[in-house]
Amino acid sequence: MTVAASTPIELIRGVYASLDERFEIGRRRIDRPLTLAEKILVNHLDDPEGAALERGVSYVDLRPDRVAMQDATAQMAWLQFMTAGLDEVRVPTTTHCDHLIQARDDGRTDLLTAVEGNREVYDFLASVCARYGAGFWKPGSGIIHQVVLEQYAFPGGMMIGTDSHTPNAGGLAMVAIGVGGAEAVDVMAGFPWNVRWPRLIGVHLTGELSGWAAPKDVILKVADILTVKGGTGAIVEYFGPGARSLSATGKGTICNMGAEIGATTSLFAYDDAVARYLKSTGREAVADAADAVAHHLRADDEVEADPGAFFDQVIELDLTTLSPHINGPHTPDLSRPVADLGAEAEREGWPMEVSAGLIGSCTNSSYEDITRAASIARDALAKGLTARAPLLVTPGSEQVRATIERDGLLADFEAIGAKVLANACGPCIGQWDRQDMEDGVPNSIVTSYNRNFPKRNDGYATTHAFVTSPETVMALTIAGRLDFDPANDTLTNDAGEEVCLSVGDGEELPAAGFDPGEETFQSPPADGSTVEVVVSPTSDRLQVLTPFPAWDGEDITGLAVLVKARGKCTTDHISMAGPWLKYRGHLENISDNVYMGAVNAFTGEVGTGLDITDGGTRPYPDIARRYHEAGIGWVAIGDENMGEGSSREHAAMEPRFRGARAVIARSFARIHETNLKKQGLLPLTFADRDDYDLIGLEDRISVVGLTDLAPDEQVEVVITSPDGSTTTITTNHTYSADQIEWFRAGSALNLIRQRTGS
Ligand code: MIC
Ligand code: SF4
Repeated sequence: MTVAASTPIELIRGVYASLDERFEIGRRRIDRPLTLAEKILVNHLDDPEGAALERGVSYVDLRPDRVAMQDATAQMAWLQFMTAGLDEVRVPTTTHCDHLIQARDDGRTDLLTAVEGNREVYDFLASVCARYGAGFWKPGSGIIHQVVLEQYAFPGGMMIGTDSHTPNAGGLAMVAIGVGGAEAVDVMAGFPWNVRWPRLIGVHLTGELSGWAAPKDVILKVADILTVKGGTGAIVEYFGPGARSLSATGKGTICNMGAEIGATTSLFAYDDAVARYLKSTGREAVADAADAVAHHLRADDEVEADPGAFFDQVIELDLTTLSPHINGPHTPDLSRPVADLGAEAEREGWPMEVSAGLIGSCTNSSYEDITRAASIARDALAKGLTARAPLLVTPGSEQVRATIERDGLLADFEAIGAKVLANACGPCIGQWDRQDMEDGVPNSIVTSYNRNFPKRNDGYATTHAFVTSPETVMALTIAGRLDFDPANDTLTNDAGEEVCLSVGDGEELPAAGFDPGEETFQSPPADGSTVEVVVSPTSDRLQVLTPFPAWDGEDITGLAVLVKARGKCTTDHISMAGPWLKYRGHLENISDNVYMGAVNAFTGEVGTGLDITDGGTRPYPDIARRYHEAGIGWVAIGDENMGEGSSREHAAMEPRFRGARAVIARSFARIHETNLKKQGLLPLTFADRDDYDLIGLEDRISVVGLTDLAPDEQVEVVITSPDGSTTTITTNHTYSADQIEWFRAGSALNLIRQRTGS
């Protein structure tokens, strides 16, 4: 398979060729006009006539056009693909090196250090891509979602990516969904991708942004309304005149952070702004092809006229009255207008001083974002101000970096004391070798990122991270305080004068076009069969996978409770990022972080629990290792929205590797639940949410009746107390008939192996 540095126009024409016929089928089957999400999904159904299309209920098989993976998740995905016995990927696939670059000195130095330090992993990824016909984006090329937006995303397309922020491409009217590695492997191996036919949430945007308000504020507000689980199982579709007033990258920002409300994906319609972006990034032919079918690349007219008849929920948002927002700390849905933050910080005792400002991440690192932030830097400098706290800027891609350098914007940042980092995730994923702060010192940072779970950026539990737009990050960092409202307050400059900051003035797209910068793409050879993929048996970064055992057909009895987590238990709590990213290709080594961040519901302690083998208290990873060695099966208990946050399947593979058999929670985030199923673990939810309280520290748990496991049937769980008394509770599951086979085979990958005979 040839995989180029952009999506070939033939592929796009092929997708457009079936639109008329598929929409006709879709309108007949759904029996009404269609929203844009429905149109795109119908056009990618494996069996458009046969698939059951009951929202939030039926599972469907889809055929995505592309797969993208970032280096921290790609390693495990490729290690799984390698065992599937195939010669090449069956769907165009790319791998992007962005998560493993540590931020410390400056972009160039940090990149060289990363290339040296991660050589083994990069060599593995480059060779595995060449071997199996995938495209490889070298370190320095940029953050996966920015590169996908610039090169691969196209209106009306559908892709999956092994990263929860894949929905960024919804800004270009694509259905782009974040998945775990095993799901990507299905598609790469030529099988369809299976998901629940989504519920639909419509966001009707009217008016136009003004003053300090930015596209980011739209999603900060939506996150406030829907909360971190409000989007679960749903696609969020933005429409209305306000939607058409936003730039393509602004729409990307909004779709990107839709991951934080648990949405399957988010998207906007194709419009002039999208066409302008496609043309500016060298894709005139894609814009022309999309123009020819433009009426198909938006919802049918009836939808905007009467949204209530089409969506399960409709949110009305007037952009004209939307004020700049800032969310956090510790959760991305704790929102308030910027003007109110000072009073709240005072009340809550959050440090008022800003200790650092960070601009970038896949959410907010486009040319437009950077120009708006840079204009504030220029304005501040001209008024005798500089940043009162360290300011770090990460360009989203090599193309953005080269262009902003050419246009003098890097110099604007440097002039007020900012440091420009490599084109990568950097501090957003904890790759921040923070020198100016120590653990244990309460401090506040402001970022233009999307998530802010504790320890996320610098690894310190005492850092309070607030997420907001790049413009507001600039303003608060220049002021050095959380209680600064740029729309109303003044600052005192070097000369002792009171000055106010002017509203950011950005450029949607570079007037002189994009500068592509350095060549960072490696296409695969026509025949990769002789390429050698090296995984050293002594490596501590990479480890060949051993298949998990198939289910033995028996009920699962006598499980120990390794962990009962209270409150938030995100994938960052289950498998921390930052320093642990280096073990993403080595299942055994990374399992040494399992549940390290979980809050023990019995003690309130973080990351430690009771070891039933000797009654001692140990870190969860140690107990898990000891149970594994002793052959003790165990269960993890979770609270609401267990596994929210990211797509990392390590949060499912590590428990599975260490002997977990089931995870029982009040509710799950979509990707984590699927990851658990894919790896052969049973994700169950308490039918009565209060049954969570029945699980005791030293209880033993049995999951019974498993031979009858069937869709829509409840599963009984027996809790045996130390005194021998038992309580039986019921749990629910979301398995479809096909998915039960994953459990029976021991993992979804084992099924692929059976099918390919490897
Ligand atoms: C994240 O933002 O948490 C990540 C790192 O991009 C993850 C993927 C990962 O853990 O590798 C995500 O969002 O899916
Ligand atoms: Fe990278 Fe952060 Fe985006 Fe995740 S959210 S892909 S870590 S920039």
